[in-house]
Amino acid sequence: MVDFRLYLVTDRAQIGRTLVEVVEECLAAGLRAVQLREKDLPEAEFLALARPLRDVTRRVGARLFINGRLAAALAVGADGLQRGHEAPPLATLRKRAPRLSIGASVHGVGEARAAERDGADFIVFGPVYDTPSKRAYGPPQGVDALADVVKVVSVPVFAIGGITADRVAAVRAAGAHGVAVISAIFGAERAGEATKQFIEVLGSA
Ligand code: TZP
Repeated sequence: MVDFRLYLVTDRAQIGRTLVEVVEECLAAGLRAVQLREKDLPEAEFLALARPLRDVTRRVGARLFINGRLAAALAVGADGLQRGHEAPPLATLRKRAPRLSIGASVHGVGEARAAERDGADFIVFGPVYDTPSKRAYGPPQGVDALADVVKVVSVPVFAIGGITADRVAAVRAAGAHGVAVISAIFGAERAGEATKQFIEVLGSA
């Protein structure tokens, strides 16, 4: 079940404190879902971050998603998995982890259709706008492309890439259920305040 609109995606490189501290601040501000990404971390270090994140999210009844790593998601008892392109096919993931909620990262209409057909619970589409790390994610695709994706699927779609509180209205108007955010929260001076702003403009967390 997708019971959140703000999906915080981690990037520990953007903060001067521990990831757990910042996520706790966001949870205290009302955040309901976080995805541990940290693709560069070896498995043991990733798990060492995932475990305390599981504790703090569970304490407040928030969702924890794990990017890409099925074994880690199962090991820490995460609520879900965010599937990237390099991951096993969705059908395989579903079989191996029937209870995990699965988000699929897609870059266009074809991938979105396939993800829904294969059982994704929700879709993350982007980059919608220019993002600080644009080279890694490809060129911005714009709100019209987001609207095209929303039209062809019935699962919730989250917009990602350069999302700020000021842009929430535009992506919601394009049909996005919610937003996935890294730097507008992790790069903010006060992550908790930034979280509150998002929740306010989204109308719910
Ligand atoms: N996928 C597409 S854009 C992106 C990811 C993980 C990065 C989004 O980061 P930001 O800082 O919210 O633009």
